[in-house]
This record gives sequence, structure tokens and C-alpha cells, in this order.
Amino acid sequence: MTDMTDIVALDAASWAPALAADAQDLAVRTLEGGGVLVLPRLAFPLAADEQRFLSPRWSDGRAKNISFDRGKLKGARGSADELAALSRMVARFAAEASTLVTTLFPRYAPHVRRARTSFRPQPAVGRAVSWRKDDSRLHVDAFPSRPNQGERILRVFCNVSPDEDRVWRVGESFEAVARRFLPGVRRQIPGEARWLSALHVTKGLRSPYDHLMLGLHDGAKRDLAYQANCTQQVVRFAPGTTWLCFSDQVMHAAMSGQYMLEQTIDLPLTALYDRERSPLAILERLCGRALAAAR
Ligand SMILES: O=C(O)CCC(=O)C(=O)O
Ligand SMILES: [Fe+2]
Repeated sequence: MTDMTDIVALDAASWAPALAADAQDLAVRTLEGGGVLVLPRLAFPLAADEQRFLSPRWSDGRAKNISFDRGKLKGARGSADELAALSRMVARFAAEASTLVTTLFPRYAPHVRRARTSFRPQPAVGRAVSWRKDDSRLHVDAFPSRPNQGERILRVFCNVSPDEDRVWRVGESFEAVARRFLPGVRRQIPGEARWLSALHVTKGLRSPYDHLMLGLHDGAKRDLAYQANCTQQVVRFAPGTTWLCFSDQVMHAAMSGQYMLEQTIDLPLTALYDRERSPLAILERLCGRALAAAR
């Protein structure tokens, strides 16, 4: 096993691709093994009257992304008609992305819970943000206000720019990251999870797993020497490319690009083909104790 993250291309050009058994196997092994699955021929075509959405002017200026969740568009500005058309575009992507996941990974199908969809009309980098929010630093996704008890964060991305690659850096394996940063994570204070929840800082209880994931996220982002020197590779996603990964497992950093659609899917551990490869299982092995209520 090397610590380099696998980047594997799949030659599918449909959102409901018919895959041969070996390609299906490869897709599962890549994704659950902590790799990035790339579909260079799978574009999300915009209709003629949707081309106008390729502009940063649709952002309301406060949020970085326009998000769509349970039928509601947030972070966008425009007339009611324009926002309705933008919602339809994002909703169509949400449906296609879900179809892709349930087709590529039939075992996930009954468990797929669609979380938010985002449209990102702003340049990937450039806004001044704190180091903790700086997604141009390598990190695994972990959300301070949304503990997930070890559930998986599966994301489908599509570069809808007409002419610009989206460029990521992708880092080393989750286990290597965990071994390096676990020792530096501070202990959870007794009662901390309960008061964070009571104060509505978190939605639900922050489990030991969630605490450690935030610790890995912060530990890696804070460490500039690590950012510069760790095992990593640059990956370019050309216009018209779709890619998927478990972003709670893959070390990723956005370096450049503009105009991307993204679908987040929450997936319970029971959906996985191999639970033992999940961040929860890896962290529990390294810590020698249970870190979240079994799901
Ligand atoms: O904007 C991107 O390309 C990826 C940013 C990121 O870290 C994420 O979406 O989790
Ligand atoms: Fe991220």
C-alpha cells in the first residue's frame, strides 16, 4: 500500500451508465478505498437559457456558494423568474447526481439521503478567509455544526466551466493523515458535547468521532509545513468532467477554477460495501475504542 491517493478514470458518458462487472468493482474499490473516481466524459449540459448562470453576479455576496436544500435556494440573488430557473438547473443536477450514485453503487441506493446541492459561481480561491475555512489547504471534510457519528460524506462534483479546469491538490491516505495528526488532537472535555448541543453550536451531539475528525481537519490546515511537504498530487478536472469521492476520507484542496456544481449525499455506514475501510473504522482501530454509536 502506498500513501498516494488513487485517481481512477471511468469511461462513462451517461448519468445512468451501464457498467461491466469489472468496471463496477473498480468504482467501488476506488471510492471506498479513499480514491477519487473521475468521469472525464460525463458533462452536465446547460440549456441555452442557463448559460447566463455562468457569472458570479448570481451570488448574493455573503455566502461563497449558492446552495439548494429541500427545495430552497440560498445565497443567490435575482428576480423570482431567474431564481426559479436557477433552482431548476440545480435541482436537475441533484437528480442526475443521485442517479449516478445509485447506478454506480447499487448497494447504496436504498440508503442515499440527498443533502445540499451547491452551485459555485465564484472563483474557487481568492476570498480572504480564516485558515480554518481555507479550502485551498489540504483537508478532509468535517463540519463543526453538523456532527455525523461516522456517517459518510459522499460528494459528486461537476466542472461546468466552458473553458477552465478545476484544479485540486489531493493528499495522502486517510490512515497516514490520522496517524500523523491524532496525537495532537486535544481531548474532548467531559460534558462538552452536551453543552455544544444545548447551545445549538452543534445540531445533535458531537461524538468522539466528530471531535477527532475536526481535529484532523484543523491539524492539517493549520500546519503549513505539512501542506507544503506532504505526499500530494495535482489533479486537473477539465470542463465537462464529473468526479466523486468520500470527502471525509480524501485529502483535498481547491487550487483554482470557477463554475462547479456539487451534490452532497449522506450515507449511513451500513450502506457501505466494506465498512472496515471507513474513517470511523480506521480511527477506532487506531484509538482502540468505540468512537460513535454504531449505525
Ligand atoms: O471548491 C472545490 O473545488 C472544493 C472545495 C472543498 O473543499 C469542498 O467542496 O469540500
Ligand atoms: Fe472540502
